[in-house]
Amino acid sequence: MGPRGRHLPWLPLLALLVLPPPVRAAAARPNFVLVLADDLGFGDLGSYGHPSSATPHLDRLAARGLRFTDFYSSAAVCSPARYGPAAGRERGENEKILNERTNPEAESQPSRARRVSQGPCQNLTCFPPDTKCFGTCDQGVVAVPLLWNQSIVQQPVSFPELVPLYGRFCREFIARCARLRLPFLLYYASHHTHYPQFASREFAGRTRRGPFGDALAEFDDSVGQLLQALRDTGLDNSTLVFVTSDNGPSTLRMARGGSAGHLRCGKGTTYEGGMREPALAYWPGRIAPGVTHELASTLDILPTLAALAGAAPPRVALDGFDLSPLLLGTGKSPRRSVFFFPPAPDPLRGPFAVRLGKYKAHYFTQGSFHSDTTPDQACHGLTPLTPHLPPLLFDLEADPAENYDLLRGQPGPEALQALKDIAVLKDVLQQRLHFGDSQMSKGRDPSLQPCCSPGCSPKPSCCRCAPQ
Ligand SMILES: [Ca+2]
Repeated sequence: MGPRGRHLPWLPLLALLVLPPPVRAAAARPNFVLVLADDLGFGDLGSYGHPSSATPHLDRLAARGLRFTDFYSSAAVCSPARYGPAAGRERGENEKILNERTNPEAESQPSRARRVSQGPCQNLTCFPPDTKCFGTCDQGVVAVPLLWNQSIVQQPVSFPELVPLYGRFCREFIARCARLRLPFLLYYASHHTHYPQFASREFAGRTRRGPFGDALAEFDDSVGQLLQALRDTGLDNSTLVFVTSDNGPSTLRMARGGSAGHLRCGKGTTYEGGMREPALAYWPGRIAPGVTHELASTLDILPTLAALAGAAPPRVALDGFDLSPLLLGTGKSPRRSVFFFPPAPDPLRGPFAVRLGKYKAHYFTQGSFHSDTTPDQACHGLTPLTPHLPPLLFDLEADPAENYDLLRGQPGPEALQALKDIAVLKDVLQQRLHFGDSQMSKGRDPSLQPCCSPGCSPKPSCCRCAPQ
């Protein structure tokens, strides 16, 4: 099977859903645009304090919408972080599967070292006119394909053309929904700003922050184009736009990675830098501009959108909460706690850390190679799993950088009570957790690698097709 026609929309990581037609009484129910950045850190946006990022569209969104200071992803690495907002559930049976597929830390040390020098870029061009993707990229697997539903339309993908194609698809999708008066959810899961950074000609070499800044600027522009599409179709006042990121910054490649700002460590760790994310909610006329310090999580996205859409939530126990009272200014966040799971969780240890109110207790800590090169050695991949008994206890309002363990001083009665309450929360959670069988233990099947020419030989090098 060869690549399909060039005029098809292109869609590898963009999931779209046309919602059922609204009932008559639901005139105020919005459309939804959910934007998920990749490896974008808490400190990467101008509106979150970065001094040299070029993010005017996101900063405008922050100024005109609700900006979260205490918003968390449900995981510290890519794939399991996608499970949280899609399912609204804490670590469960599917979670084990999702973790292992992309979790190098679950592998042996030699295997891990090998993957550090690799990436998904296959020696492709990341910046026009011909700047190759950064790093050694041959993984012995097929080149990165571009998919339209189940069909491969480009292999390898052309990174400099990718975001403009996404943008065109989004604009056409929004225009079609507007024309047909269909309510919609558009889920834009951007590749930016994950390694390898890339950008189209318009953004290559254009920012103060180097390749990462160029990729971030293109991501920012793609959000700006989404907002413009909503304005052009008259849907800007009837659409909730929510922007966040899947996990903290990958500092493995130093300045090629993002920034957690003043938070500790980054991707792959259960410190704040691994899981606290920028988050913006924008719905003109309905969500008042401002800043909220309320607790919230990607787990809350599903129940919140379901509530605003008037849709019945799934018939399973959800770990997320409906944040619509917080968004609409009629109440506070129902969320009181956050669980911090490591990239490779296990039933015995459970969550490595728990936040309750402003207090966070670490029962285990471990570095991650994703957070290598930061000045703090606790973040690094060779820093082993360390149990803490009693736990490390931080006041995240007074000390969001997790520098000062309260139990090393003289904690007050409130902190000690919080520690007891956290222990109960952790026990209750662990009693109801179920872990699935290991998928990694089943081994690899090369025939499952997506190939634009399935019958070709030799694989994987023959799986390369130019767009028709
Ligand atoms: Ca990620």
